[in-house]
Amino acid sequence: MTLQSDQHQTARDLIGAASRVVVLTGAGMSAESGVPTFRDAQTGLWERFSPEQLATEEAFRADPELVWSWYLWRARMVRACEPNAGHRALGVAQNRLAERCRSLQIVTQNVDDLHERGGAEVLAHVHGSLFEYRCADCGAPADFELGTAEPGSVGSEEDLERMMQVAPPACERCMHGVMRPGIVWFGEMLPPEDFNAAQTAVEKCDLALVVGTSGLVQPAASLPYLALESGAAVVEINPESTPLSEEATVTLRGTAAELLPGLLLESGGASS
Ligand code: BV8
Repeated sequence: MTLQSDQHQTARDLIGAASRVVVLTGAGMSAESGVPTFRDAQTGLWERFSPEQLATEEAFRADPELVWSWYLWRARMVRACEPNAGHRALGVAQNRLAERCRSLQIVTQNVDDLHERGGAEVLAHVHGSLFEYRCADCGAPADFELGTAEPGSVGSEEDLERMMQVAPPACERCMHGVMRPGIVWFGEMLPPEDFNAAQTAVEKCDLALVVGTSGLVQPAASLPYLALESGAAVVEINPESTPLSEEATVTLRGTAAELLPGLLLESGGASS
């Protein structure tokens, strides 16, 4: 047996023995669905901006059309993507464990809806969602119809160009604010309800699966360490090493769609 296959078996045994599993996911979870990760080089028109520059309230106040368009473009791109085998495996495993009075709870940094479309319930979206909107001034929740792009043009630069003229709609309640995405920008507090639920779940779990995150953005990046401090085992799934790799109980070098089905659904995983 190679070291990695040993590690895989250990991970499967940990999953098979766990009663309360928490899965902490980052952008790598959606990479195989075609959603660029945060650290992927920005494509096309966004090459001259870094996400950290655009994902701030200051950027939105300075240029609402630019930031609003970026989020609409991302939302339409996500709508054109499909959940991958990793999302679907988590959905199946969550239901299987529930049948055995065990739990699998998902805490995601991702702002897409691919976990839900893959059949899973999400306990916490700690950085918000591309598909929620509110007034930037009075905070009133708002609905927004994304609209559809010409088939095949979603995520294209033409789609971007067309959208960059789109101004955020005015708030229908306070009449002076404009709509913003329901996203947690850098420098903004995480939604207390979501982050508290995430912390509680991590403190109570006996296993944390950390999938597809570089572990660079705080305070979300502190969650795997809270799991370790609370006595849980931590399994990291990532094709690259991260600051967590040295601390994790098991580190599996591979991708979400490649590894999660075997870990969760083959014998010894959630089906035991
Ligand atoms: C806050 C929404 C304070 C936006 C996002 C210490 C404590 C607290 C705060 C800070 C701190 N130090 C610094 C800060 C400030 C800041 C921060 O952490 N900055 C970093 C850059 C140093 N944090 C904040 O601003 C947070 N707010 O702290 O507020 C406060 C307190 C009180 C009162 C007022 C204010 C808010 C942070 C949230 C920002 N919003 N998302 C949007 O999407 O537009 S963060 C965004 O970036 C993502 O949500 C995600 O969290 C992060 C990207 O990280 P990853 O998901 O890990 O993605 P990444 O691309 O980095 O890595 C992908 C990984 O996947 C890689 O490891 C790769 O190898 C792997 N991979 C690739 N393919 C696959 C794969 N894995 C598996 N399978 C594959 N196929």
